[in-house]
Amino acid sequence: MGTKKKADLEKFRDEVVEKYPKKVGRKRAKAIINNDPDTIPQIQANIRTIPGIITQRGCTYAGCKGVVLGPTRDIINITHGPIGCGYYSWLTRRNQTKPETEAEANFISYCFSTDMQDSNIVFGGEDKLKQAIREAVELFNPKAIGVFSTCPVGLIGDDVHNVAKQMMAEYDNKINIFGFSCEGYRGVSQSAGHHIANNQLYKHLIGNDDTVNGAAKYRINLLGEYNIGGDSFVLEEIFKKCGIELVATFSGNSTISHFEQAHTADLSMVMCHRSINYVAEMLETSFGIPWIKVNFIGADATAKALRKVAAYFEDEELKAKVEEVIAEEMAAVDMAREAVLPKTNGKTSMLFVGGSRAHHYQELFSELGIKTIAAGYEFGHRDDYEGRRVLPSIQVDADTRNIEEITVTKDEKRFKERITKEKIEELEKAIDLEYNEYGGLMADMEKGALIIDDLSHYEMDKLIELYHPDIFCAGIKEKYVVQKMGVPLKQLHNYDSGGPYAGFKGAINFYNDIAMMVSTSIWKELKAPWEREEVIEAAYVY
Ligand code: CFM
Ligand code: HCA
Repeated sequence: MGTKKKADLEKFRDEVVEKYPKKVGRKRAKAIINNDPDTIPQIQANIRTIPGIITQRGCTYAGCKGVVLGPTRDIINITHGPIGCGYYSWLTRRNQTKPETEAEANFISYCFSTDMQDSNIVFGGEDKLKQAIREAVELFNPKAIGVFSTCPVGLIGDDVHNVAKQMMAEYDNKINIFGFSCEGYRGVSQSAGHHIANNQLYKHLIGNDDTVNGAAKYRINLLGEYNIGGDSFVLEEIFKKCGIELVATFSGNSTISHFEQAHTADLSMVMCHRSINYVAEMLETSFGIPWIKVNFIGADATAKALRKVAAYFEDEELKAKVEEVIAEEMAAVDMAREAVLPKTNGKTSMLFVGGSRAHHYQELFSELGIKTIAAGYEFGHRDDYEGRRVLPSIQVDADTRNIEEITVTKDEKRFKERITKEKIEELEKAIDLEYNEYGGLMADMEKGALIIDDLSHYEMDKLIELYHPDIFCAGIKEKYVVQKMGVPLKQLHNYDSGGPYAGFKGAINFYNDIAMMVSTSIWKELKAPWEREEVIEAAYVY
Protein backbone atom coordinates (compact mmCIF):
# COMPACT_ATOMS: atom_id res chain seq x y z
CA MET A 1 0.00 0.00 0.00
CA GLY A 2 1.11 3.54 -0.63
CA THR A 3 2.48 5.66 2.17
CA LYS A 4 -0.22 8.29 1.73
CA LYS A 5 -3.47 7.96 3.58
CA LYS A 6 -6.28 7.18 1.21
CA ALA A 7 -7.96 10.39 0.17
CA ASP A 8 -11.63 10.85 -0.36
CA LEU A 9 -12.66 10.06 -3.94
CA GLU A 10 -14.73 13.24 -3.95
CA LYS A 11 -11.68 15.43 -3.41
CA PHE A 12 -9.82 14.13 -6.44
CA ARG A 13 -11.20 16.67 -8.86
CA ASP A 14 -10.30 19.68 -6.70
CA GLU A 15 -6.84 18.32 -6.11
CA VAL A 16 -5.93 17.84 -9.75
CA VAL A 17 -7.80 20.76 -11.19
CA GLU A 18 -6.02 23.31 -9.06
CA LYS A 19 -2.67 22.16 -10.43
CA TYR A 20 -3.63 23.04 -14.02
CA PRO A 21 -3.60 26.54 -15.50
CA LYS A 22 -7.01 28.08 -14.72
CA LYS A 23 -8.56 27.69 -18.17
CA VAL A 24 -7.33 24.11 -18.53
CA GLY A 25 -8.55 23.30 -15.03
CA ARG A 26 -12.02 24.64 -15.80
CA LYS A 27 -12.23 22.41 -18.86
CA ARG A 28 -10.90 19.28 -17.18
CA ALA A 29 -13.28 19.74 -14.23
CA LYS A 30 -16.21 18.99 -16.54
CA ALA A 31 -14.72 15.62 -17.44
CA ILE A 32 -14.09 14.47 -13.84
CA ILE A 33 -17.34 13.38 -12.24
CA ASN A 34 -18.42 11.77 -8.99
CA ASN A 35 -20.99 9.21 -10.04
CA ASP A 36 -24.60 9.05 -8.99
CA PRO A 37 -26.44 6.16 -10.63
CA ASP A 38 -29.80 7.46 -9.41
CA THR A 39 -29.49 10.88 -10.96
CA ILE A 40 -27.09 10.33 -13.83
CA PRO A 41 -24.77 13.34 -13.98
CA GLN A 42 -23.63 15.00 -17.20
CA ILE A 43 -20.08 14.50 -18.34
CA GLN A 44 -18.03 16.31 -20.94
CA ALA A 45 -16.90 13.81 -23.58
CA ASN A 46 -15.84 13.49 -27.22
CA ILE A 47 -14.20 16.91 -27.32
CA ARG A 48 -10.72 17.90 -28.44
CA THR A 49 -7.95 17.08 -26.00
CA ILE A 50 -6.40 20.27 -24.64
CA PRO A 51 -3.01 20.80 -26.34
CA GLY A 52 -0.19 20.10 -23.91
CA ILE A 53 -2.07 17.43 -22.01
CA ILE A 54 -0.78 13.89 -22.42
CA THR A 55 -3.77 11.85 -23.55
CA GLN A 56 -4.22 8.09 -24.03
CA ARG A 57 -6.15 8.63 -27.25
CA GLY A 58 -5.29 7.47 -30.75
CA CYS A 59 -6.17 8.91 -34.15
CA THR A 60 -8.93 8.65 -36.74
CA TYR A 61 -6.79 6.49 -39.03
CA ALA A 62 -6.28 4.03 -36.14
CA GLY A 63 -10.04 3.81 -35.52
CA CYS A 64 -10.78 3.19 -39.19
CA LYS A 65 -7.92 1.08 -40.53
CA GLY A 66 -6.80 -0.69 -37.39
CA VAL A 67 -10.00 -1.12 -35.43
CA VAL A 68 -12.92 -1.64 -37.78
CA LEU A 69 -11.35 -2.93 -41.01
CA GLY A 70 -8.21 -4.48 -39.51
CA PRO A 71 -9.70 -7.81 -38.42
CA THR A 72 -11.13 -8.78 -41.85
CA ARG A 73 -8.79 -11.27 -43.46
CA ASP A 74 -9.41 -11.05 -47.19
CA ILE A 75 -9.35 -7.32 -47.86
CA ILE A 76 -5.93 -5.88 -48.65
CA ASN A 77 -5.69 -2.80 -46.47
CA ILE A 78 -3.20 -0.34 -47.95
CA THR A 79 -2.03 2.50 -45.76
CA HIS A 80 -1.41 5.49 -47.97
CA GLY A 81 1.16 7.38 -45.97
CA PRO A 82 4.56 7.36 -44.29
CA ILE A 83 5.65 3.88 -43.20
CA GLY A 84 5.26 4.55 -39.46
CA CYS A 85 1.46 4.66 -39.68
CA GLY A 86 1.30 1.24 -41.31
CA TYR A 87 4.03 -0.20 -39.13
CA TYR A 88 2.55 0.83 -35.78
CA SER A 89 -0.90 -0.48 -36.71
CA TRP A 90 0.51 -3.83 -37.77
CA LEU A 91 -1.07 -6.51 -35.57
CA THR A 92 -0.31 -4.81 -32.23
CA ARG A 93 -3.99 -5.12 -31.39
CA ARG A 94 -3.72 -8.91 -31.45
CA ASN A 95 -6.83 -9.39 -33.57
CA GLN A 96 -6.85 -12.98 -34.74
CA THR A 97 -8.41 -14.84 -37.65
CA LYS A 98 -8.89 -18.42 -38.78
CA PRO A 99 -9.46 -19.14 -42.49
CA GLU A 100 -11.79 -22.06 -43.05
CA THR A 101 -9.54 -23.67 -45.66
CA GLU A 102 -5.85 -23.39 -46.45
CA ALA A 103 -6.65 -21.98 -49.87
CA GLU A 104 -8.61 -19.08 -48.43
CA ALA A 105 -6.99 -15.65 -48.61
CA ASN A 106 -5.59 -14.28 -45.37
CA PHE A 107 -3.73 -10.97 -45.45
CA ILE A 108 -3.85 -10.29 -41.72
CA SER A 109 -0.17 -10.92 -41.14
CA TYR A 110 0.92 -8.48 -43.87
CA CYS A 111 1.50 -4.74 -43.61
CA PHE A 112 0.72 -2.93 -46.88
CA SER A 113 1.83 0.67 -47.24
CA THR A 114 2.77 3.16 -49.96
CA ASP A 115 5.71 4.25 -47.77
CA MET A 116 5.38 7.91 -48.81
CA GLN A 117 8.58 9.90 -49.09
CA ASP A 118 9.33 13.64 -49.12
CA SER A 119 9.06 13.72 -52.91
CA ASN A 120 5.52 12.30 -52.75
CA ILE A 121 4.57 15.01 -50.29
CA VAL A 122 5.91 17.66 -52.67
CA PHE A 123 4.72 16.22 -56.00
CA GLY A 124 1.73 14.16 -54.87
CA GLY A 125 1.38 10.49 -53.98
CA GLU A 126 -1.42 9.30 -56.26
CA ASP A 127 0.86 7.61 -58.78
CA LYS A 128 2.64 5.76 -56.01
CA LEU A 129 -0.71 4.63 -54.67
CA LYS A 130 -1.79 3.34 -58.08
CA GLN A 131 1.49 1.46 -58.33
CA ALA A 132 0.98 -0.05 -54.88
CA ILE A 133 -2.49 -1.26 -55.89
CA ARG A 134 -1.07 -2.83 -59.06
CA GLU A 135 1.62 -4.61 -57.05
CA ALA A 136 -0.94 -5.87 -54.55
CA VAL A 137 -3.14 -7.23 -57.34
CA GLU A 138 -0.21 -8.89 -59.10
CA LEU A 139 1.09 -10.55 -55.96
CA PHE A 140 -2.14 -11.48 -54.19
CA ASN A 141 -5.09 -11.22 -56.57
CA PRO A 142 -7.47 -10.04 -53.83
CA LYS A 143 -11.25 -9.67 -54.06
CA ALA A 144 -11.12 -6.25 -52.43
CA ILE A 145 -8.67 -3.48 -51.56
CA GLY A 146 -9.16 -0.70 -49.03
CA VAL A 147 -7.03 2.44 -49.16
CA PHE A 148 -6.57 4.32 -45.89
CA SER A 149 -5.55 7.97 -45.78
CA THR A 150 -3.05 9.18 -43.23
CA CYS A 151 -2.56 12.84 -42.22
CA PRO A 152 -0.28 13.95 -45.09
CA VAL A 153 -2.69 12.58 -47.70
CA GLY A 154 -5.34 15.08 -46.66
CA LEU A 155 -2.82 17.87 -46.29
CA ILE A 156 -1.45 17.50 -49.83
CA GLY A 157 -4.83 16.69 -51.37
CA ASP A 158 -4.35 13.20 -52.84
CA ASP A 159 -7.81 11.92 -53.86
CA VAL A 160 -7.91 8.30 -52.71
CA HIS A 161 -11.52 7.84 -53.82
CA ASN A 162 -10.76 8.88 -57.35
CA VAL A 163 -7.69 6.65 -57.47
CA ALA A 164 -9.82 3.76 -56.20
CA LYS A 165 -12.38 4.36 -58.96
CA GLN A 166 -9.71 4.57 -61.65
CA MET A 167 -8.08 1.38 -60.46
CA MET A 168 -11.37 -0.48 -60.35
CA ALA A 169 -11.87 0.52 -63.96
CA GLU A 170 -8.36 -0.67 -64.79
CA TYR A 171 -9.38 -4.11 -63.50
CA ASP A 172 -12.78 -4.06 -65.26
CA ASN A 173 -14.58 -3.62 -61.95
CA LYS A 174 -13.63 -7.18 -61.01
CA ILE A 175 -11.90 -6.04 -57.82
CA ASN A 176 -13.79 -3.99 -55.27
CA ILE A 177 -11.50 -1.04 -54.47
CA PHE A 178 -12.54 1.74 -52.11
CA GLY A 179 -10.91 4.56 -50.20
CA PHE A 180 -11.29 5.97 -46.70
CA SER A 181 -10.84 9.64 -45.87
CA CYS A 182 -9.65 8.73 -42.41
CA GLU A 183 -6.72 11.12 -42.00
CA GLY A 184 -5.52 10.97 -38.42
CA TYR A 185 -6.37 14.57 -37.65
CA ARG A 186 -9.96 14.39 -38.90
CA GLY A 187 -11.64 13.80 -35.56
CA VAL A 188 -10.78 14.28 -31.92
CA SER A 189 -9.93 10.59 -31.53
CA GLN A 190 -10.36 7.08 -32.97
CA SER A 191 -14.09 7.61 -32.79
CA ALA A 192 -14.32 9.58 -36.05
CA GLY A 193 -12.47 6.72 -37.76
CA HIS A 194 -15.11 4.24 -36.64
CA HIS A 195 -17.79 6.36 -38.24
CA ILE A 196 -15.90 6.72 -41.52
CA ALA A 197 -15.27 2.96 -41.61
CA ASN A 198 -18.93 2.18 -40.87
CA ASN A 199 -20.10 4.41 -43.72
CA GLN A 200 -17.76 2.87 -46.25
CA LEU A 201 -18.58 -0.70 -45.20
CA TYR A 202 -22.17 0.16 -45.83
CA LYS A 203 -21.54 1.87 -49.12
CA HIS A 204 -19.21 -0.71 -50.63
CA LEU A 205 -19.94 -4.11 -49.07
CA ILE A 206 -23.09 -4.55 -47.00
CA GLY A 207 -26.03 -5.78 -49.05
CA ASN A 208 -24.02 -6.89 -52.09
CA ASP A 209 -24.90 -10.57 -51.83
CA ASP A 210 -28.34 -12.00 -51.08
CA THR A 211 -27.14 -15.57 -50.68
CA VAL A 212 -28.38 -17.23 -47.51
CA ASN A 213 -25.90 -19.95 -46.72
CA GLY A 214 -27.18 -21.56 -43.55
CA ALA A 215 -30.46 -23.22 -42.80
CA ALA A 216 -30.66 -22.28 -39.12
CA LYS A 217 -33.90 -20.89 -37.81
CA TYR A 218 -32.17 -17.96 -36.19
CA ARG A 219 -29.56 -15.99 -38.02
CA ILE A 220 -27.78 -13.17 -36.27
CA ASN A 221 -24.99 -10.62 -36.71
CA LEU A 222 -22.56 -9.82 -33.95
CA LEU A 223 -21.49 -6.18 -34.15
CA GLY A 224 -18.58 -4.62 -32.27
CA GLU A 225 -16.57 -7.81 -31.58
CA TYR A 226 -13.03 -7.79 -32.96
CA ASN A 227 -11.55 -11.15 -32.03
CA ILE A 228 -8.87 -9.72 -29.78
CA GLY A 229 -6.90 -12.62 -28.33
CA GLY A 230 -9.39 -15.06 -29.89
CA ASP A 231 -12.60 -13.74 -28.27
CA SER A 232 -14.66 -14.33 -31.43
CA PHE A 233 -13.62 -17.98 -31.56
CA VAL A 234 -15.10 -18.55 -28.09
CA LEU A 235 -18.33 -16.78 -28.99
CA GLU A 236 -18.68 -18.59 -32.32
CA GLU A 237 -18.53 -21.87 -30.42
CA ILE A 238 -21.24 -20.77 -27.98
CA PHE A 239 -23.63 -19.73 -30.78
CA LYS A 240 -23.03 -22.99 -32.56
CA LYS A 241 -23.89 -24.92 -29.40
CA CYS A 242 -27.08 -22.92 -29.04
CA GLY A 243 -28.08 -23.56 -32.65
CA ILE A 244 -27.81 -19.90 -33.62
CA GLU A 245 -26.24 -19.11 -36.98
CA LEU A 246 -23.74 -16.27 -37.06
CA VAL A 247 -24.08 -14.50 -40.41
CA ALA A 248 -21.49 -11.77 -39.89
CA THR A 249 -19.27 -10.44 -37.16
CA PHE A 250 -18.17 -6.84 -37.50
CA SER A 251 -15.39 -7.53 -37.76
CA GLY A 252 -13.65 -10.25 -35.72
CA ASN A 253 -12.66 -13.28 -37.80
CA SER A 254 -14.61 -11.83 -40.73
CA THR A 255 -14.46 -11.97 -44.52
CA ILE A 256 -15.81 -9.77 -47.29
CA SER A 257 -18.63 -12.19 -47.94
CA HIS A 258 -19.79 -12.01 -44.31
CA PHE A 259 -20.26 -8.25 -44.71
CA GLU A 260 -21.94 -8.68 -48.07
CA GLN A 261 -24.51 -11.05 -46.55
CA ALA A 262 -25.03 -9.27 -43.21
CA HIS A 263 -28.33 -7.82 -44.41
CA THR A 264 -29.87 -11.30 -44.58
CA ALA A 265 -29.76 -11.79 -40.78
CA ASP A 266 -32.79 -11.61 -38.47
CA LEU A 267 -31.18 -9.64 -35.67
CA SER A 268 -27.99 -7.74 -34.87
CA MET A 269 -26.40 -7.98 -31.45
CA VAL A 270 -24.29 -4.96 -30.64
CA MET A 271 -21.40 -5.45 -28.28
CA CYS A 272 -19.08 -2.44 -28.68
CA HIS A 273 -21.71 0.15 -29.41
CA ARG A 274 -19.18 2.95 -29.72
CA SER A 275 -17.40 1.61 -32.77
CA ILE A 276 -20.24 0.11 -34.80
CA ASN A 277 -23.57 1.69 -33.84
CA TYR A 278 -23.72 3.37 -37.25
CA VAL A 279 -23.78 0.01 -39.06
CA ALA A 280 -26.40 -1.25 -36.59
CA GLU A 281 -28.59 1.74 -37.41
CA MET A 282 -28.10 1.40 -41.16
CA LEU A 283 -28.92 -2.31 -41.12
CA GLU A 284 -32.09 -1.45 -39.33
CA THR A 285 -33.23 1.52 -41.34
CA SER A 286 -32.33 0.00 -44.71
CA PHE A 287 -33.02 -3.67 -44.21
CA GLY A 288 -35.35 -3.78 -41.23
CA ILE A 289 -32.94 -5.73 -38.99
CA PRO A 290 -33.44 -4.68 -35.37
CA TRP A 291 -30.53 -4.58 -32.97
CA ILE A 292 -30.10 -5.24 -29.29
CA LYS A 293 -27.22 -4.40 -27.01
CA VAL A 294 -25.31 -7.27 -25.42
CA ASN A 295 -22.14 -7.83 -23.44
CA PHE A 296 -20.23 -11.10 -23.67
CA ILE A 297 -17.52 -9.99 -21.25
CA GLY A 298 -18.18 -11.83 -17.98
CA ALA A 299 -19.81 -15.21 -17.41
CA ASP A 300 -22.98 -13.75 -15.91
CA ALA A 301 -23.08 -11.12 -18.65
CA THR A 302 -22.77 -13.85 -21.29
CA ALA A 303 -25.65 -15.80 -19.78
CA LYS A 304 -27.72 -12.62 -19.71
CA ALA A 305 -26.93 -11.82 -23.34
CA LEU A 306 -27.87 -15.31 -24.53
CA ARG A 307 -31.14 -15.14 -22.62
CA LYS A 308 -31.85 -11.77 -24.19
CA VAL A 309 -31.42 -13.21 -27.68
CA ALA A 310 -33.62 -16.23 -26.86
CA ALA A 311 -36.28 -13.95 -25.38
CA TYR A 312 -36.22 -11.80 -28.48
CA PHE A 313 -37.05 -14.75 -30.72
CA GLU A 314 -39.75 -15.98 -28.31
CA ASP A 315 -38.93 -19.59 -29.03
CA GLU A 316 -39.25 -22.17 -26.26
CA GLU A 317 -36.85 -24.57 -27.92
CA LEU A 318 -34.16 -21.91 -28.21
CA LYS A 319 -34.76 -20.78 -24.64
CA ALA A 320 -34.31 -24.35 -23.39
CA LYS A 321 -31.15 -24.85 -25.46
CA VAL A 322 -29.66 -21.61 -24.16
CA GLU A 323 -30.38 -22.67 -20.56
CA GLU A 324 -28.75 -26.02 -21.22
CA VAL A 325 -25.60 -24.37 -22.60
CA ILE A 326 -25.43 -21.90 -19.71
CA ALA A 327 -25.78 -24.67 -17.12
CA GLU A 328 -23.13 -26.76 -18.83
CA GLU A 329 -20.60 -23.93 -19.10
CA MET A 330 -21.27 -22.42 -15.69
CA ALA A 331 -20.10 -25.50 -13.79
CA ALA A 332 -16.47 -24.90 -14.81
CA VAL A 333 -16.83 -21.14 -14.40
CA ASP A 334 -18.05 -21.48 -10.82
CA MET A 335 -15.22 -23.84 -9.94
CA ALA A 336 -12.60 -21.49 -11.37
CA ARG A 337 -14.13 -18.50 -9.60
CA GLU A 338 -14.30 -20.23 -6.23
CA ALA A 339 -10.66 -21.23 -6.54
CA VAL A 340 -9.37 -17.69 -7.01
CA LEU A 341 -11.84 -15.67 -4.92
CA PRO A 342 -9.69 -15.79 -1.74
CA LYS A 343 -6.96 -14.00 -3.72
CA THR A 344 -9.15 -11.42 -5.40
CA ASN A 345 -12.13 -10.66 -3.18
CA GLY A 346 -12.20 -7.17 -1.70
CA LYS A 347 -9.56 -5.69 -4.01
CA THR A 348 -9.98 -2.52 -6.07
CA SER A 349 -9.49 -1.75 -9.74
CA MET A 350 -9.37 1.25 -12.08
CA LEU A 351 -10.26 0.96 -15.76
CA PHE A 352 -9.37 3.56 -18.39
CA VAL A 353 -9.84 2.05 -21.81
CA GLY A 354 -11.25 2.94 -25.20
CA GLY A 355 -14.96 3.38 -25.68
CA SER A 356 -16.63 0.32 -24.19
CA ARG A 357 -14.28 -1.98 -22.29
CA ALA A 358 -13.96 0.32 -19.28
CA HIS A 359 -17.64 -0.52 -18.79
CA HIS A 360 -17.85 -4.12 -20.00
CA TYR A 361 -14.90 -5.41 -17.96
CA GLN A 362 -16.39 -4.20 -14.70
CA GLU A 363 -18.67 -7.24 -14.86
CA LEU A 364 -15.70 -9.61 -14.91
CA PHE A 365 -14.05 -7.78 -12.03
CA SER A 366 -17.18 -7.85 -9.93
CA GLU A 367 -17.42 -11.61 -10.50
CA LEU A 368 -14.02 -11.72 -8.75
CA GLY A 369 -15.22 -9.51 -5.91
CA ILE A 370 -13.07 -6.64 -7.21
CA LYS A 371 -14.67 -3.20 -7.08
CA THR A 372 -13.98 -0.64 -9.79
CA ILE A 373 -13.50 2.64 -7.96
CA ALA A 374 -12.57 4.80 -10.96
CA ALA A 375 -13.18 4.36 -14.67
CA GLY A 376 -13.49 6.23 -17.92
CA TYR A 377 -13.22 6.09 -21.68
CA GLU A 378 -10.58 7.53 -23.95
CA PHE A 379 -13.06 8.53 -26.63
CA GLY A 380 -16.55 7.48 -25.52
CA HIS A 381 -19.44 9.83 -26.22
CA ARG A 382 -21.88 11.08 -23.65
CA ASP A 383 -24.34 8.25 -24.40
CA ASP A 384 -21.65 5.69 -23.56
CA TYR A 385 -21.45 7.22 -20.09
CA GLU A 386 -24.95 8.44 -19.44
CA GLY A 387 -26.90 5.80 -21.37
CA ARG A 388 -30.07 6.34 -23.31
CA ARG A 389 -33.47 5.73 -22.08
CA VAL A 390 -35.29 5.88 -25.38
CA LEU A 391 -34.97 3.37 -28.11
CA PRO A 392 -32.31 4.86 -30.31
CA SER A 393 -32.46 2.37 -33.14
CA ILE A 394 -35.90 3.36 -34.24
CA GLN A 395 -35.54 6.99 -34.92
CA VAL A 396 -38.82 8.17 -33.58
CA ASP A 397 -39.10 11.25 -31.47
CA ALA A 398 -39.91 9.83 -28.06
CA ASP A 399 -42.14 12.70 -27.01
CA THR A 400 -44.03 13.62 -30.14
CA ARG A 401 -43.99 10.10 -31.63
CA ASN A 402 -43.44 11.91 -34.86
CA ILE A 403 -42.25 9.19 -37.13
CA GLU A 404 -42.07 11.49 -40.09
CA GLU A 405 -38.84 12.83 -38.66
CA ILE A 406 -36.88 9.68 -39.38
CA THR A 407 -33.52 10.48 -40.80
CA VAL A 408 -32.74 7.96 -43.48
CA THR A 409 -29.02 7.60 -43.51
CA LYS A 410 -28.02 6.48 -46.97
CA ASP A 411 -28.16 6.42 -50.67
CA GLU A 412 -31.75 5.51 -51.41
CA LYS A 413 -31.00 3.44 -54.47
CA ARG A 414 -29.50 0.77 -52.28
CA PHE A 415 -32.46 0.38 -49.97
CA LYS A 416 -33.91 -3.07 -50.24
CA GLU A 417 -36.89 -1.94 -48.34
CA ARG A 418 -37.69 1.72 -48.11
CA ILE A 419 -38.49 2.44 -44.50
CA THR A 420 -42.16 3.28 -44.03
CA LYS A 421 -44.41 4.38 -41.23
CA GLU A 422 -45.94 0.89 -41.13
CA LYS A 423 -42.53 -0.75 -41.00
CA ILE A 424 -41.49 1.37 -38.06
CA GLU A 425 -44.67 0.52 -36.18
CA GLU A 426 -44.15 -3.14 -36.88
CA LEU A 427 -40.56 -2.98 -35.63
CA GLU A 428 -41.59 -1.11 -32.53
CA LYS A 429 -44.10 -3.77 -31.69
CA ALA A 430 -41.60 -6.53 -32.33
CA ILE A 431 -38.92 -5.14 -30.09
CA ASP A 432 -40.02 -4.70 -26.57
CA LEU A 433 -38.39 -1.53 -25.28
CA GLU A 434 -36.69 -3.56 -22.62
CA TYR A 435 -34.50 -5.32 -25.16
CA ASN A 436 -32.85 -2.23 -26.39
CA GLU A 437 -32.83 -0.06 -23.35
CA TYR A 438 -29.35 0.20 -22.03
CA GLY A 439 -27.54 2.03 -19.38
CA GLY A 440 -24.18 3.57 -19.95
CA LEU A 441 -21.22 3.14 -17.65
CA MET A 442 -22.65 5.48 -15.02
CA ALA A 443 -25.75 3.38 -14.35
CA ASP A 444 -23.55 0.42 -13.42
CA MET A 445 -21.06 2.16 -11.13
CA GLU A 446 -21.52 2.99 -7.47
CA LYS A 447 -22.49 6.34 -6.09
CA GLY A 448 -19.36 8.41 -5.55
CA ALA A 449 -17.14 6.36 -7.87
CA LEU A 450 -14.88 8.51 -10.02
CA ILE A 451 -15.66 8.78 -13.71
CA ILE A 452 -13.06 10.55 -15.81
CA ASP A 453 -13.16 11.10 -19.56
CA ASP A 454 -9.93 11.25 -21.61
CA LEU A 455 -7.77 10.73 -18.52
CA SER A 456 -4.45 12.58 -18.71
CA HIS A 457 -1.19 11.01 -17.60
CA TYR A 458 -0.92 13.54 -14.81
CA GLU A 459 -4.36 12.55 -13.55
CA MET A 460 -3.38 8.90 -13.81
CA ASP A 461 -0.31 9.47 -11.64
CA LYS A 462 -2.48 11.26 -9.11
CA LEU A 463 -5.09 8.51 -9.05
CA ILE A 464 -2.43 5.96 -8.23
CA GLU A 465 -0.71 8.14 -5.67
CA LEU A 466 -3.94 8.90 -3.84
CA TYR A 467 -5.85 5.63 -4.05
CA HIS A 468 -3.29 2.94 -4.86
CA PRO A 469 -5.67 0.48 -6.60
CA ASP A 470 -4.77 -3.22 -6.57
CA ILE A 471 -4.93 -3.34 -10.36
CA PHE A 472 -4.97 -0.69 -13.08
CA CYS A 473 -6.30 -1.43 -16.57
CA ALA A 474 -5.27 0.60 -19.62
CA GLY A 475 -2.97 0.25 -22.64
CA ILE A 476 0.64 0.11 -23.67
CA LYS A 477 1.30 3.82 -23.13
CA GLU A 478 0.40 3.46 -19.48
CA LYS A 479 1.62 -0.04 -18.70
CA TYR A 480 5.18 0.44 -17.57
CA VAL A 481 4.65 3.85 -16.01
CA VAL A 482 2.01 2.35 -13.74
CA GLN A 483 3.97 -0.81 -12.97
CA LYS A 484 6.97 1.28 -11.94
CA MET A 485 4.68 2.77 -9.32
CA GLY A 486 4.15 -0.69 -7.86
CA VAL A 487 0.69 -1.32 -9.29
CA PRO A 488 0.06 -4.18 -11.76
CA LEU A 489 -1.37 -3.07 -15.09
CA LYS A 490 -3.50 -5.36 -17.22
CA GLN A 491 -3.82 -4.24 -20.81
CA LEU A 492 -7.48 -4.47 -21.66
CA HIS A 493 -6.81 -3.59 -25.30
CA ASN A 494 -4.64 -6.48 -26.44
CA TYR A 495 -4.80 -8.51 -23.17
CA ASP A 496 -0.98 -8.41 -22.96
CA SER A 497 -0.23 -11.91 -24.18
CA GLY A 498 -3.41 -13.41 -22.70
CA GLY A 499 -6.99 -14.10 -23.65
CA PRO A 500 -9.47 -14.99 -24.91
CA TYR A 501 -11.53 -13.29 -22.21
CA ALA A 502 -15.02 -13.31 -23.77
CA GLY A 503 -17.77 -15.79 -22.98
CA PHE A 504 -17.59 -18.52 -20.35
CA LYS A 505 -14.18 -19.93 -21.25
CA GLY A 506 -12.78 -16.42 -21.52
CA ALA A 507 -14.05 -15.58 -18.04
CA ILE A 508 -12.08 -18.50 -16.61
CA ASN A 509 -8.90 -17.27 -18.32
CA PHE A 510 -9.49 -13.80 -16.94
CA TYR A 511 -10.09 -15.01 -13.37
CA ASN A 512 -6.81 -16.90 -13.40
CA ASP A 513 -4.75 -14.13 -15.01
CA ILE A 514 -6.06 -11.43 -12.67
CA ALA A 515 -5.67 -13.60 -9.58
CA MET A 516 -2.04 -14.13 -10.51
CA MET A 517 -1.41 -10.45 -11.10
CA VAL A 518 -2.94 -9.17 -7.88
CA SER A 519 -1.45 -11.77 -5.62
CA THR A 520 2.20 -11.77 -6.62
CA SER A 521 4.44 -10.22 -4.00
CA ILE A 522 6.72 -8.40 -6.48
CA TRP A 523 4.62 -5.22 -6.41
CA LYS A 524 5.50 -4.60 -2.78
CA GLU A 525 9.16 -4.35 -3.74
CA LEU A 526 8.56 -1.49 -6.14
CA LYS A 527 8.49 2.03 -4.83
CA ALA A 528 6.79 4.84 -6.70
CA PRO A 529 8.91 7.97 -7.29
CA TRP A 530 7.12 9.89 -4.54
CA GLU A 531 7.79 7.08 -2.09
CA ARG A 532 11.50 7.01 -2.90
CA GLU A 533 12.43 10.67 -2.87
CA GLU A 534 11.16 14.18 -2.23
CA VAL A 535 8.97 15.23 -5.11
CA ILE A 536 9.65 18.65 -6.50
CA GLU A 537 6.46 19.84 -8.10
CA ALA A 538 6.76 22.20 -11.03
CA ALA A 539 4.63 25.31 -10.92
CA TYR A 540 2.93 26.48 -14.09
CA VAL A 541 3.71 30.00 -15.21
CA TYR A 542 0.94 31.58 -17.17
FE1 CFM B 1 -14.80 -0.90 -29.13
FE2 CFM B 1 -12.75 -2.32 -29.30
FE3 CFM B 1 -13.25 -0.60 -27.31
FE4 CFM B 1 -12.77 0.37 -29.78
FE5 CFM B 1 -10.08 0.52 -29.44
FE6 CFM B 1 -10.04 -2.19 -29.01
FE7 CFM B 1 -10.56 -0.48 -27.03
MO1 CFM B 1 -8.20 -0.59 -28.07
S1 CFM B 1 -13.56 -1.17 -30.88
S2 CFM B 1 -14.14 0.99 -28.31
S3 CFM B 1 -11.31 1.70 -30.74
S4 CFM B 1 -14.13 -2.42 -27.73
S5 CFM B 1 -8.87 -0.97 -30.22
S6 CFM B 1 -11.28 -3.86 -29.67
S7 CFM B 1 -9.35 -2.20 -27.06
S8 CFM B 1 -9.49 1.23 -27.59
S9 CFM B 1 -12.25 -0.34 -25.49
C1 HCA C 1 -5.72 1.98 -31.28
C2 HCA C 1 -5.58 0.53 -30.96
C3 HCA C 1 -5.52 0.26 -29.50
C4 HCA C 1 -4.26 0.79 -28.84
C5 HCA C 1 -4.03 0.19 -27.52
C6 HCA C 1 -3.07 0.85 -26.58
C7 HCA C 1 -5.59 -1.28 -29.35
O1 HCA C 1 -6.42 2.71 -30.60
O2 HCA C 1 -5.14 2.38 -32.27
O3 HCA C 1 -3.01 2.06 -26.48
O4 HCA C 1 -2.42 0.08 -25.90
O5 HCA C 1 -6.49 -1.77 -28.72
O6 HCA C 1 -4.70 -1.94 -29.89
O7 HCA C 1 -6.65 0.79 -28.86
